[in-house]
Amino acid sequence: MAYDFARIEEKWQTFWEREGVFHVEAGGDRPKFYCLEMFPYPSGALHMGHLRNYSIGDLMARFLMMRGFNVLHPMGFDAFGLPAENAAIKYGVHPNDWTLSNIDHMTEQLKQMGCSYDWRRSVATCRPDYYRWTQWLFLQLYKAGLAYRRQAPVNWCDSCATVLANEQVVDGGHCWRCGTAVKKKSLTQWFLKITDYAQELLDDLDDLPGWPERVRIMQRHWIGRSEGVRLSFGLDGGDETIETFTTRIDTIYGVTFVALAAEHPLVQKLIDRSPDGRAMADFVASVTQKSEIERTAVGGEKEGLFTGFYAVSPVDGRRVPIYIANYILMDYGTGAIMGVPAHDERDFDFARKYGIPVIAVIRPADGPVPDGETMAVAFTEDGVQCNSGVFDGLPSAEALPRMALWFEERGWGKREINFRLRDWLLSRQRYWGAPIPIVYCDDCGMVPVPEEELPLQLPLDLLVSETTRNPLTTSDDWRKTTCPRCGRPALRETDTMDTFICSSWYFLRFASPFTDEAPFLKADTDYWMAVDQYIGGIEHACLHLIYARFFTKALADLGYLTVREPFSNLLTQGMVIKDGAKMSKSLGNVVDPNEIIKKYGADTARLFILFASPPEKDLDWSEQGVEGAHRFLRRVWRLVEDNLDRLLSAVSDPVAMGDLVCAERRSLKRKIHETIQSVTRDIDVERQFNTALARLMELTNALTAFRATDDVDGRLFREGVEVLLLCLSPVAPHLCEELWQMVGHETCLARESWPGVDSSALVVDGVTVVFQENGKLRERLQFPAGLSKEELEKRVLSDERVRARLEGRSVVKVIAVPDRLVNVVVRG
Ligand code: ANZ
Ligand code: ZN
Repeated sequence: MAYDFARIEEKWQTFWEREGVFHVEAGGDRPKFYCLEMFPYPSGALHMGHLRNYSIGDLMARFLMMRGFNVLHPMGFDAFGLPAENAAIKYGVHPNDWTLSNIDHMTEQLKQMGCSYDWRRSVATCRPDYYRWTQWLFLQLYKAGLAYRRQAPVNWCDSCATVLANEQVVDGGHCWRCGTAVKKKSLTQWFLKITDYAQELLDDLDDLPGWPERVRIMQRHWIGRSEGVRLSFGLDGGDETIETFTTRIDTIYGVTFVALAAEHPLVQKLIDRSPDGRAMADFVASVTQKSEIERTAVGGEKEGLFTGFYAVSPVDGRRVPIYIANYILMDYGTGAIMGVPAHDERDFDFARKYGIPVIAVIRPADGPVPDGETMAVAFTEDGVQCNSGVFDGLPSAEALPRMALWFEERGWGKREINFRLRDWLLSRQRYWGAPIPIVYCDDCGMVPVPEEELPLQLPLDLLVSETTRNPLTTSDDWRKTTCPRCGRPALRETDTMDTFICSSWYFLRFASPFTDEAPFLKADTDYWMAVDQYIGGIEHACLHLIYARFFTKALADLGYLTVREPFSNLLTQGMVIKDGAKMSKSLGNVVDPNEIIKKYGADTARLFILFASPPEKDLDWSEQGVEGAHRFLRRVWRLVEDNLDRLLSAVSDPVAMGDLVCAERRSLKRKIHETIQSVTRDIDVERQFNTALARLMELTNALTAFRATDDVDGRLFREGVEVLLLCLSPVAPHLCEELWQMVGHETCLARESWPGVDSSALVVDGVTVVFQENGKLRERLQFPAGLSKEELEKRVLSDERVRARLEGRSVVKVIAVPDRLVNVVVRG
């Protein structure tokens, strides 16, 4: 019989589903384990990145089930979002139909992979029974003051025709989805107050040792906490003051200019008062056109304009010129800075360009005061204060906190903590999303849709086309409603929610998918949360992974959750690349998982993916690699098939090490248990699945080479084969189930326990090896049995007694016979 993977895979998929093998419930004696892979967007078909993500997750889940855990392993779809609308425009299908049919197709594909999901728990975020709770959660955040509406300059993507959250502006000012350069627009929008949690989001990163350091660093940087001082400069000849934020109050005596963001409110006043107002207005217009990232790019061209006005320093009353500068951002700090060119690189470039004086107020600890006229670069390190009044001579690191206090005492400024993190903009000017459940009434203002009316259903009879974009805005049926409070005519919100809101709580719904009384029941989340192992792409480091942490904390504060962190352990898998580049349609190097599964089977695809590289590294796709994986599975198949009679006639009862005498048998027994030991450690602790598989390949070799002659051999061989099938089953579950059944088991392998290590089998037998010189016996040495020729030679020659004998003589030849002797031919 050949290895007919297509038949076997279908057979076991049907069996698992029919028997509900992967259905789980909360409770019981076993410890729980929540294993979760980031759920996919239903774009149409699985790609290699999905296949990798889910192969890793399924290996973990199946392994932990066998290890005795009650494993929650769910799957669903992140189903709202723009591609559905684009497809609607392109093919004339409704986004809902497109999405649901993709979900069907991808569910089919996921089942063909043989993943151990509890499909009863599946969710799709675009279904009313899911987004009903997304809306409900939004209203709870609204009632708690964590959702609010305001006018603000926001990121706008022309191509997606919608605003974006800051987190969705990536790669130097581009839309995370389509890559178009992002613009600023002023709009009234909904926000979530993620900034209320900035400090906690930062602090708790320290309690996540199970996260890759790289992701924690990225989040720390994104949250961007900085301690500094807010201080005011007076406007010379005006009543206004200019607030600035600085992290370097130790450089206050080196201020030689003040710079304002183009959007700073004072700018308009100065324009009105200035004879050169026209030029200033033009300059402001040219700056505000550019994206934030372009304006602040490291090494980017600094542009500025002198306003003709002066600011007065609070510490010494000096007058310094006020500029408008392109590298000052309105939404950080106060939108104005004190410029210290001697000690800040950007200010230095700016000052040199516009001929502004440079005054050094910190000198290197072992050097003279830098000359501002001739300095070539800013001195940005710590040093010793100079030109700084009473602080002269103090190390700058010490001066900084003292000067901050001194400032506060004099009422010139206040110490302040600033974060780079901004509130999360959640409104999207799009149709295919969860409607924001708010009504605007002329009399009552903003009124939430009553909870008992949820879900506020997205109408499915509207058409999305190039011209309608978001048809909610033009549908009177949708817009016109009555105020839930006063009953008079009112208008509905027409924006929908950012899809990242839907994915910020899906892991909670998986724990509690059957209730229609709440988004989730606390009893369920108390049992299942936190997610013990989360697996997904690094690209979500500052998107989904921050949002989900915020939701968890906010819901904990509202009393709905006990945990404050959603994901205890995170594995960020590498990309799948081909010919050295990321697989992408534009490069034309995409390999379709479907084809691989058809040609070789899901087990081969999974094995190749897990064997080809450690999970966090990029994986280079190669057809030879796939073929190699397939050959290995065929060898496992033949190992069982060729020896079937022997396997069936042997009892499934391991022989104890103590009952094995001959070296070959003892060494196979040891190999079996060493394999269990290292495979268990590689999966459980190291998450190095590729080395675990290499061990299983070695075991297969050893079993193939073993010649069984009697009953004891038969039992030993059977033990080896069963261990191989058990340990390989999380990777190649279909093949292993089939072979497990072929060797006579009536139970399903997925319900078996992981094999235990018999420590008595790990004891290494010793042998006496004789050392000879020119054929004459010189020493008797003890070594573990089974060392290879090379290893034995190495160990003998490095033995102290042997080294003493050979000292100063030349070895012409070495002959080693494993487990027996080493003979050297020596001269002199
Ligand atoms: C004077 C100074 C002297 C500064 C010096 C730095 C070095 P972080 O650490 O990122 O918080 N800054 C403040 N608000 C800004 C804005 N809206 N746009 C652009 N730059 C702004 O950076 C804080 C520092 O960035 C502040 O400290 C300010 O420059 C600048 F030797 O003030 B500093
Ligand atoms: Zn009203």
